[in-house]
Amino acid sequence: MKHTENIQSLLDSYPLSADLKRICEKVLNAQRISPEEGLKLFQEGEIGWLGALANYVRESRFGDKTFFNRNFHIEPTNVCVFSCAFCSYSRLYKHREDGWELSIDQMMDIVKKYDGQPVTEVHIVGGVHPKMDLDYFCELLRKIKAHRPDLHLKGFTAVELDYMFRKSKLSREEGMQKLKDAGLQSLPGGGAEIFDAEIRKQICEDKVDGDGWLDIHRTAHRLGMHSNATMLYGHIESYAHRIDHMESLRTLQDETGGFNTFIPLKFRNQDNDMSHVAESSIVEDIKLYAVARIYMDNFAHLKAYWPMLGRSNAQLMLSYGVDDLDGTIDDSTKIYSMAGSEEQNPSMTTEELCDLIRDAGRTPVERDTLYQEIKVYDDVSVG
Ligand code: V47
Ligand code: SF4
Repeated sequence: MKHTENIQSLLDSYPLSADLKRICEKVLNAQRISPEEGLKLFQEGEIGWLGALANYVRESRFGDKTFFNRNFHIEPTNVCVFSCAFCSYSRLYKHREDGWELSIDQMMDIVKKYDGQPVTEVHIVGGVHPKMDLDYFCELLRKIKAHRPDLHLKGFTAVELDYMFRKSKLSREEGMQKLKDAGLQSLPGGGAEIFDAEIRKQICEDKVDGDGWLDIHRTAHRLGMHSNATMLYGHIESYAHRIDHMESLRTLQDETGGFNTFIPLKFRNQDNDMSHVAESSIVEDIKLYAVARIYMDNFAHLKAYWPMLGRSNAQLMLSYGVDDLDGTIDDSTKIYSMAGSEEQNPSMTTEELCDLIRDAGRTPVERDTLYQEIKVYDDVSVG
């Protein structure tokens, strides 16, 4: 806990307004800050000070421990009935010859590639294909579980789920139960974007709205499943929209306790209908991660998803509140490379991930999807 001991005197060395001093005291006393106070942090917080405070929160929970997992993705298709303005990845059904549509056998071949390898999670996410329905995905889940029962199945954004359930004429609860019975164990956090209706109208008009996204996660939590939450930031949203988004998530987490981790996703602007919108600066990225760590007091973990942020910037965020870097990925996702991320073939060995974490002065810890510790890498060898 090397940074926590002198935190009060370090924070006192910054010239602070009375408002920021009050917020600081609340955070140091483990009290929740209000939406107005969160907004103040965005408007007036300087990144050195915000970082010290966010790092205090992170180290009070986990010390230097930094989590990762061994995982791979399956992207069943990039054909999508929706056309979100920020998306570089999807192709409309009428242009499906430009995209991909994997059969169950092709997806099973991906799973079988990892036979004998120590991966613990498969993350299944893709476009919303009009012909890949609930039964199709239940069959996929059942086949993966039968082949490899120990693999944790994390899959489908609330956007994919909303479409699947409506098409099958099942309630959210019935549809979710069917997927759970087929082997689904948790939900990823995608599709949340920014909950505000006006912003949604401009960037992802036709897909499930903010209340629907929250309700699908609530339903999963009620059935005993866990999930993640994301926020797509750095496009046309304001600081107030970010706080509103985080407040909705914080409220649902108070109700259910079902979220594992919060994952801010930086908008990347290559080859999409929002390419004219500049990407956020690194200073704004740092500020966002630090404020998120301070604001989301009931979320245990804050993840920097390195395929999207780039590995160097993800590593930097370990000093600004982040305690989790997602996983090894093994070049199995295209969402971010197609949107212009510097990670064009995202893949890191366990050794590379551990080195990245150690270079930032932290201790690598392999975790499973639910953050049970698998191995603490407190020496230099990787097993
Ligand atoms: O909902 C799409 C985002 C999400 C762009 O739960 C973009 O562990 C930036 O949610 N620039 C899907 N972001 C991926 C996702 C995710 C990723 C990693 C881990 C987890 C998890 C979840 O990707 C979409 C959207 O918000 N996205 N296009 C873009 N141009
Ligand atoms: Fe489809 Fe998801 Fe892309 Fe939107 S972000 S167009 S829902 S694949």
